[in-house]
Amino acid sequence: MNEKTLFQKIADGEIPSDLVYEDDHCIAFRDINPVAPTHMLVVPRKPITRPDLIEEDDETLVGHLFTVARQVASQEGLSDYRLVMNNGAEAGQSVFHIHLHLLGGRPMTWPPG
Ligand code: DGP
Repeated sequence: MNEKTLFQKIADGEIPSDLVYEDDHCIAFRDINPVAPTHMLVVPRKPITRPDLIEEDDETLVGHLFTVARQVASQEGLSDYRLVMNNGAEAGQSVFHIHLHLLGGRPMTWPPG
């Protein structure tokens, strides 16, 4: 059996987190290293390694992450925010279990660094 990812361990409560949302399909919690006043990660329970390995069968699940991000943003009182999913190390991915970053609470610049 493959070893659990860091985010599976968080989803299973084996590593503590500041959880703000959970359901049967995903969890949302505060990033340990926030880069904005609000920085949450929305993570499917299914350990998809990176965005380019998302399959057709995952489309509903991945769409659900956006719905949850909207709910969490609303809970935080955010109307404007940024959603980011990094694909691969060069793009900034460091945890190889897909996750949507929800960033808000300050003005955002474009392009990102
Ligand atoms: P990325 O670099 O896109 O793969 O984002 C991974 C994020 O995960 C990064 O912003 C820091 C966060 N992170 C890493 N380890 C932990 C942890 O143990 N707990 C929490 N809450 N966040 C973590």
